[in-house]
Amino acid sequence: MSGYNLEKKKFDKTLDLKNVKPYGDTMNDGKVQVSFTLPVPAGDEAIEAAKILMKKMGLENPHVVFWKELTKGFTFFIGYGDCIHTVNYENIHIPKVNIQKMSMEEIDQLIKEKIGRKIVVVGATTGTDAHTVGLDAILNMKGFAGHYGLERYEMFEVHNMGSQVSNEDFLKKALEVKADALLVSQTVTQKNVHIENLTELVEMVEAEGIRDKVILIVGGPRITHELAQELGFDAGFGPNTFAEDVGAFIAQEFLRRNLK
Ligand code: B12
Repeated sequence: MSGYNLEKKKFDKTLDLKNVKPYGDTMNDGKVQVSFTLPVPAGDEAIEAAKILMKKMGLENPHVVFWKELTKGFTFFIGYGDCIHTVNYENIHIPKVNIQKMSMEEIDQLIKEKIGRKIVVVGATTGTDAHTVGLDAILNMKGFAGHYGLERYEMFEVHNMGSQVSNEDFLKKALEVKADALLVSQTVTQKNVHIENLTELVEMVEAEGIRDKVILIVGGPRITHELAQELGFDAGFGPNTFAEDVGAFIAQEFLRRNLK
């Protein structure tokens, strides 16, 4: 007979949605991993500084598990700690684009029956932003992750202007092709450059007197529907958006607003 006490430890298993904590390997242990760089040379003082900072972030038992001086005077850290904070998950209400989900065929059918002509969309990545993959995922014929892009739809006429398009050129094209929907992609958000750029577009569309005639949409990895609405857009789409989400929104919004 072994002398070890094999009685199982009682781990916390309570899930309290009013006080949610990070999960490491048992409920409510609060375990998190953080990584950051401090502008100081590597050494014992740097590690201590990282731990003090982690405590100030609300992490008990801070532990630095990896550090490396990236370049002279800058040290990168990976650390673990136990988060003391909780979140009331039940109080979270995120504004979401209000659409009835539809397939490509259903969207085409709806447009054919209720609108009776193709919907014209112009898309671009505007300003200095050079990222096109997200916009192409929505617009290009081949689409993204097995979801065809709007070019593949029978009832959308798509003009994809590519990247680094100025708001002036974008609006000019929209007027030229009589666009029903303007689709902007913004990936770079450093120094809030996207906010400035998107606000400028909304102001230009309003100044042109066409705001109530067009559907304004913005998408990108850090775009939320809430932010889009704050900036004066009709909808905002973030990661994991597919063309049918956007197509369904455009068709349904077109009908809701009784556009011609
Ligand atoms: C590929 C890439 C590049 C390529 C872009 C090539 C190209 N033709 O697009 C190149 C190498 C050119 C590049 C350059 C730069 N990049 Co870059 N890049 C990336 C990378 C690795 C992937 C982005 C991507 O393609 N994602 C895949 C697509 C499918 O996802 P998505 O864009 O989120 O799109 C989805 C949704 O957001 C939404 N969506 C997107 N657009 C739209 C539009 C509409 C209308 C709708 C409805 C929906 C929608 O639907 C899509 C599908 O679900 C990311 C890092 C990463 N892993 O995410 C960095 C990243 C985006 N780049 C970054 C940076 C900083 C740069 C540079 C500034 C770097 C530099 N210092 O030079 C330059 C920018 C140059 C410029 N003037 O813009 C940062 C952005 C940080 C920030 N938030 O500001 C990132 C996050 C990398 C990082 N961690 O620092 N980059």
